[in-house]
Amino acid sequence: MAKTVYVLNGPNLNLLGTREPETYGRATLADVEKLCRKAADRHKLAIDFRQSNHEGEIVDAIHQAGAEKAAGIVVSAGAFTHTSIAIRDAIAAVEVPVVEVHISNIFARERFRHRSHIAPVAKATLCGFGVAGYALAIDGLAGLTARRKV
Ligand code: CA2
Repeated sequence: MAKTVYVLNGPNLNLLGTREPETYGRATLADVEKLCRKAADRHKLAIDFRQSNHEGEIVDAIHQAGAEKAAGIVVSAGAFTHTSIAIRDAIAAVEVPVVEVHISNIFARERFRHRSHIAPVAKATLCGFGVAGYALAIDGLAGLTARRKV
């Protein structure tokens, strides 16, 4: 059976494509899901794609990915990136590689966006590639899975 990559989207990302196109582009979250499924298909991986505006739901999804020994997690945690110790601790608690993704270059924006609580516990971080970053993250996770012996 195909291994699963969880793609977890945080608060307000349900609004993607409807506002602030100069920062986040015009793709909707449904477009991002399609993009992720295409990338996963190339690597014979399955996708579990979710969005939540609630921190605890994201923590629960990370635990679920850990319990199911997922191939990886792509986390686009939105503003929780800058505030959530709970998401950070959940990532640190599971033995699943996590790639942090940001659509915009958070380091070229306001100072409060420069700090990520997730980056220190993530395998890798991608930011500034627009929504293409999601597919790049899946490619990266697929490479890790292929290299892993068990
Ligand atoms: O660049 C990113 O991916 C962010 O994670 C997006 C977050 C922001 O708080 C982070 O600092 C950087 C915001 C997600 C909300 O996305 C919207 C998209 C369109 C319209 C409204 C919100």
